Amino acid sequence: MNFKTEKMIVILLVSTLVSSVLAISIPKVQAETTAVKVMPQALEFGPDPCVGTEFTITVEVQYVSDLYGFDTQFGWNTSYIRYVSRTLHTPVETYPDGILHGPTMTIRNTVNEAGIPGTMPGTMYWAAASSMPPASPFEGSGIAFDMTFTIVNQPGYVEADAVFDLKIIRSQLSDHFGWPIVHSMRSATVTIYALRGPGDVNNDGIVDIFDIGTISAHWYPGPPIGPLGYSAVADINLDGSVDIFDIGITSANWGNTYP
Ligand SMILES: [Ca+2]
Ligand SMILES: [Ca+2]
Repeated sequence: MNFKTEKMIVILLVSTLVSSVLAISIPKVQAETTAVKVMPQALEFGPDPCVGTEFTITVEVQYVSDLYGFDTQFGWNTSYIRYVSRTLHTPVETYPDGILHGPTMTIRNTVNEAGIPGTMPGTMYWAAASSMPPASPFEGSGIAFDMTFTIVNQPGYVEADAVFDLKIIRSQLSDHFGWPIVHSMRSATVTIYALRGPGDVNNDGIVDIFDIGTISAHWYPGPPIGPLGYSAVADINLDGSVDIFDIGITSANWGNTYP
C-alpha cells in the first residue's frame, strides 16, 4: 500500500465517519402528527362594536391514516357567542373538503347550549360519524364539521377583554379495525376586545400619555417597528398600520375620560 492509497483510505474513512455523524445529528423531518384542530386557531373581534357579527370555524382532522370514524365533543362560551348553524362534512363523496368515505352513518349530530346528557361537562355539540363497509378508510386531512356563531356580548369601556376557547373537550378517532388512532386536540382561542373610548387604546378610561406609549409599543409598520408588533387596539382607525394617524386620534381626544 503506497502513501497515496493510504491517504485515500483515510479520506474515505473520515468522510464515511463524518457522513454517519451527520446522518445521526441531522434530525429527520418529523412526520406531521395527527390532530383534531379548530381552524383558525385564533380569532379576534373588536375593539369596534362587534355584537351581531357572525363567524364560521371548521374542525379539521389532519394527517390521519386509516380513519373510519370520529367522535367529537365541542364547547364554547355562551356569555359571548351563540350557536347559529353547523354542517357535518361527511362523506367526502358529498363534501370534497370533508372526511370519511361513504357509505357513512351519522351517530351523533346534537347541539344544545344548555348541555348534552352523556357528554363531558361543557359539551354543547356532539358529533360522531362512521364509515360503513365496504367504504375505504380515509387518508389525509379534511373538515369534520363547520360551525357558525354570532357574537352576543362585548366587554364595555374599561372592562377586561374577553378571552375564551372554542374547545375540543373530547375527541376519538378510530381505524377500520375499530382501534383508537392516537392524535392531539387543538382548541382555538377567541379574543373579543373591550370597547375603547376614542383614543383610549389601553382602556383605562382616560386618554393620556400612556395611550401614546401603547401605540408606540405596537408601532407598525416602521421603521422602526415597535417591540410588541401590530395590535388591533392600537390601530385606532383600523387601516392596518399603527402610525402617526393613530397618534393623531389620541391627541385629538387628549384628556377625554370614559365611564
Ligand atoms: Ca388610556
Ligand atoms: Ca392606523
